[in-house]
Amino acid sequence: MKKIKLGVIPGDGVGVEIMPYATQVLDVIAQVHGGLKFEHSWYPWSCEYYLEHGEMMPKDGLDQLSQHDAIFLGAVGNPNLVADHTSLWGLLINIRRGFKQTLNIRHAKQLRGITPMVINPNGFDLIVVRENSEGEYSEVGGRIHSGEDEVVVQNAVFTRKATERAMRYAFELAKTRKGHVTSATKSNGIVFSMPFWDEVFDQVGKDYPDVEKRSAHIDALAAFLVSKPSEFDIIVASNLFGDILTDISAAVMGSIGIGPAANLNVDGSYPSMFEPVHGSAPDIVGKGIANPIGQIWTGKMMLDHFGETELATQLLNIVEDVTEAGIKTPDVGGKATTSEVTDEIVSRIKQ
Ligand code: GGG
Repeated sequence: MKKIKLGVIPGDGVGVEIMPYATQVLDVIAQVHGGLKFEHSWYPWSCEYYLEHGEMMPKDGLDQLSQHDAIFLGAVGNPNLVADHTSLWGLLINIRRGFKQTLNIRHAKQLRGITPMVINPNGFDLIVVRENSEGEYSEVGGRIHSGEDEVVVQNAVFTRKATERAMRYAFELAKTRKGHVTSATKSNGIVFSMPFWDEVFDQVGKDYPDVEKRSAHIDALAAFLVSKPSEFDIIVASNLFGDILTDISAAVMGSIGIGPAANLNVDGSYPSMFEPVHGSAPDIVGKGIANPIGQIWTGKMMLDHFGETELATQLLNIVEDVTEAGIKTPDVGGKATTSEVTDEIVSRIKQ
């Protein structure tokens, strides 16, 4: 029996609502497989936890999580309780950095039964490789003075090592797919980091003569991602650009509620973390209508990560069978609840 020890952090908002359903789906598919078992330990780390303890996770939180093979995270953030930058850096980014999860991989494709933002006769299927450890997400900078003399500086940090790592991962992935990589840049406006980004893209690209290299400024790329998503296969982007592009690519699929993501520790020294693209969605909390597909598809990426590719493909197929049958939450045009969508997925897995 292959056992996967999961550290489960539902987090905030819809994360808390969706997580029991997503873990149920993983348990059932593992049961049907017969040779696989998930062992979960649940952690209540969240904005509510912060109110009680003054921190988003305990001091030894990373030690506790390091006992697991992977982390399954829901959503982080409740601006009514804790400032967003405090909650994000106290939990999500703390784990990404502490566990050297240097790449964030986010998949988007046209799913059967879900109407995409723009109808594409050939569908689309793309992956964003987001640099996940530095870039615009930095703690370098400061604030001085106040009132009309106030000055705020926020520096972006780009190292050759991390930039090259993201590029190389993107090119390697492209070799297994359609054979082209698009780099998200803004070297016409940002005069140090982005020309450097372009240079590294060109340099690393030389090792991949058979992969077509494309480059687009982030503004135009974002627009094309909406109007012509089928033009893209692999996109490589900095931390912030990647975050923005993947909210867009999820919305292009039909809803931000369905986008999956993996924060990868590429050398295996720490657990990787799997979390959907969407956030805590306070506007729909308590209504029972949060879309579970983002979290379930994220579980599919986790199955892939552990080499269970057949099971992973089967799971996404079943999800698409369910959406094609019209059992969908309101964000993708249906009337079903979170629980009805999950029940249907579970019952089809058991068939
Ligand atoms: N699904 C995790 C989550 O809550 N994401 C919200 C968010 O704003 N994430 C920012 C990021 O991925 O950097």
